[in-house]
Amino acid sequence: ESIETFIEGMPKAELHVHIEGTLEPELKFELAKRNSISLPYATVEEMRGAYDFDDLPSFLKIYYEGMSVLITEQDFYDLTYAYLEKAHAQNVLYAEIFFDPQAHTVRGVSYDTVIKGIRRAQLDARKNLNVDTRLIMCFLRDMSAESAMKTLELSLPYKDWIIGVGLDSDEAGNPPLKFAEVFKKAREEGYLLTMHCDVDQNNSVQHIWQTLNDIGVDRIDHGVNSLEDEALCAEIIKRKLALTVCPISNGYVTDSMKTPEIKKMLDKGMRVTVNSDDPAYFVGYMTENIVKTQQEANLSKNEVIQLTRNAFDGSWLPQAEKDKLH
Ligand code: ES4
Ligand code: ZN
Repeated sequence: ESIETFIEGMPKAELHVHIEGTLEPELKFELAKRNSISLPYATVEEMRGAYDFDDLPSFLKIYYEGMSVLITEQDFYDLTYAYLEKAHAQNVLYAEIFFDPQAHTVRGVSYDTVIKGIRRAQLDARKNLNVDTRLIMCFLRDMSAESAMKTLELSLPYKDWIIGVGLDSDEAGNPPLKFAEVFKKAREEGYLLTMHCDVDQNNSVQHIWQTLNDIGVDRIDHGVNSLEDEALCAEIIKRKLALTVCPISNGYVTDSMKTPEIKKMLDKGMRVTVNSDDPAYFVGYMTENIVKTQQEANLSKNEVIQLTRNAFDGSWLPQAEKDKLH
């Protein structure tokens, strides 16, 4: 059996995927038609051809534009269910899924519409596909802390449907500390906490320290630059925090896929995981991301298994549920 075949068949967990980043061009066209929205492209090929991003801001522009076709509860259902079918086909047994409510409420789509559509797809996928999922609500860090706080309040009636909160979008000039009060309140409401510390941002190491010392995160999304600071690595290991690295995504928005860094993190005993981030845009789901990592960093089968163990162990499921999954 080849290592690729092994990776394809291996039971997997995904901890870093933005549901809006799973919107494939075909579904984008279908939803545009259903909602009478005209797109500036005639074909799927033309749309993919316009996906020319080489850093985070140029990616985010295309990502937010793409969401304009998501209007109704059924749209969010279809988006989520399509991702979960894809995940199931790659033997993903468990996924923690980010959603960006503010990207929709600013367009006049209600919070309720977004979360109800996603939730219904989660329940159907659990029943029909046996894929177990949890939701993580992300705040957009390039919006104000006040807007994040309002969004947190909108989420409270749905607290039982959301396991934690995260922070994404453009990190430049938007450090973790900007959201200290919002995350403190989120913690008091019972949410678990994570934050993006994107790769090769200005002050990356300082931002990661803030997530530990000022926020008290339960996970770090990306966090690859922690390798620049021994004491920071030691603290992350001590706290057993998972890091959700997204190699194919990094290949687009930074200068490399950072696969040697993934290997270094494994060697140090850090709880590093491999994830897809925005698979419809970066063209690679879980299997493709793990295969790429294995090839580029020349990982052994045991190291591949360790990445997957880290994802199940680092998930936010209660221990009894984790034991059932692997
Ligand atoms: C994202 Cl690649 C990336 N970085 C930051 N925020 C995001 N939201 C969706 N994809
Ligand atoms: Zn992300």
